[in-house]
Amino acid sequence: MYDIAKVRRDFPILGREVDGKPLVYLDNAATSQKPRQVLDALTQHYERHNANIHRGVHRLAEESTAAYEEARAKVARFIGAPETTGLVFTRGTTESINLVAHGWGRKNLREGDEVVLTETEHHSNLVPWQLAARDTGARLRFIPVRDDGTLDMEEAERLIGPRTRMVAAVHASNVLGTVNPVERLAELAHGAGALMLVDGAQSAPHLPVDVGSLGCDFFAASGHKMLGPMGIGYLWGRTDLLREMDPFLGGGEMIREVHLDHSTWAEVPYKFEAGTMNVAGAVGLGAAVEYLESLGMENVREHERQLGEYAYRRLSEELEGITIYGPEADRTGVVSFDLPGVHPHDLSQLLDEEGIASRSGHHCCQPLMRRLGVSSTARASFYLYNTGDEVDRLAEALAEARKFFGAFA
Ligand code: 7TS
Repeated sequence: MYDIAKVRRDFPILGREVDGKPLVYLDNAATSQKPRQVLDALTQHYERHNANIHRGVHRLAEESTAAYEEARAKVARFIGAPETTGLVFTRGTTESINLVAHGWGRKNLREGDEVVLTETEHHSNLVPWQLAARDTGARLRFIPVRDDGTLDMEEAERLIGPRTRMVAAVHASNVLGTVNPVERLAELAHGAGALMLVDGAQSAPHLPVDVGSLGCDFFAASGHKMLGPMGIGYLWGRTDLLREMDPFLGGGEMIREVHLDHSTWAEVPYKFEAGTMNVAGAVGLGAAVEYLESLGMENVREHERQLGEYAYRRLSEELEGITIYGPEADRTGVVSFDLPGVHPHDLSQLLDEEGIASRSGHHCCQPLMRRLGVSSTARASFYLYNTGDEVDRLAEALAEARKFFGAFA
C-alpha cells in the first residue's frame, strides 16, 4: 500500500478550504484532481519545449514531437497495448467512441445488423451508436441490468448472436460502481463474429487494465479522470481494424497525399489525429500514468474498493431508509444514493456548505435512471487520495442534512 498522507501532499488543491472548511473532494467520477508532477510536466512543456509537432525540423519541434510520442508509448504500456500504433490520442472517451461509431460503424454497419449495448451506458456510449444506427439502418439492442446493479449475462448470451456486429459496454459504471464482466462479453462478441468496444472512462483510472486480457478490440478512456489534464484522452484499437476504418476528422497531418479531388491517408495512428493535437495534454497524461504506476494500480484498486465498501456500510447502517444503488461488495469507489425526503440536488448543496464536493443528477445516464425509477441520484465518487475520515465526514454531513430536512417535513 502507499502512504496516503504523502500522496495527498502531491495534490495542491486538496489543501484548499471551502468557506473555512477543508475541501472533501468526492466528485472524481466527473474529473480527478491533478498531482504536482502532472502540473509540473505541463509547465515544463510550455516553458521549455512548446512547438507544433511532426512539422518542423527545429529543435523545439523535435523535442515536442519526441515528448508526444513518448507519452503515447507510456499510455500504451499503461493499458497493456501490444503496440503504440494502435494508440490514438483524442479529446477523451466521448471523442474516442464517436471515432469508432463513425469510422467503423458507418463503414461496416448495414440494415439488419445489430449493435449490442447495456442499459447502464453513459450517453457517450449510446448517442454515437444511435446516430450510426440511424444512418445505416442497424438496430440497437440492450443487455438489461438486474436489480443488484449487475448485468443480466443470461440475457447477454441470448442477445449476442449472428446479427451482432459490435458489442459496446461500459467497464465500470459511473453510477452503480459495478465492474462489468467485459472479458466474457468480448468472448461472446467474438464467438458471434462481432467486435467488442470497452468504455474504460471509469476503469482505466481505477483498476489495472490490460487490453490483451480483456480481449477487446477497442478501448476508450479520458485523461482528465486519471490525474491528467482535460482535453486529452485516447482510443486504443486493433491496428488491423484501425487501418481499415475511415478517418473521423479530415485536415492537416492525417493525410499521405492530397489532390484537389481526393486524398490518401497517413498510417495509423496519424490517420486519426487531424490538425494540431493537444501536445502538452498528452505530455501531462504521460506524467499522470507514471504517477499511477508509481503507486501501483492494484494498490489503487484495493484502496478504492475498501473506501467504496466502507462508504456503502456506513451510509446504509446510519441513514435509515437510504437507497444505495449498485452491488454491495466488489464495487468501485462510486456510490450513488437516494435519501428519502431530500432531493438529491438539495443534498449536494448542503454537502457543499460543509466543503464536500459531490454530484447530483442523471450522471449522463438517463436510460439507467429510468430503469432505477428515479430522475436523479446523489453521488459520491472516491479516488486514490480519499480517506476513511472523508467517508466519515460525508456520513455525518448526510445525517445532519436529513435532520435539517426532517425539520421541514
Ligand atoms: N463514459 C463513462 C462511463 C463516463 O463516466 C464518462 C464521463 C464518459 C464516458 C465521458 O467522458 P468524457 O471525458 O468524454 O466526458 N462521466 C462523467 C460523470 O459521471 N460525471 O461527469 C462526467
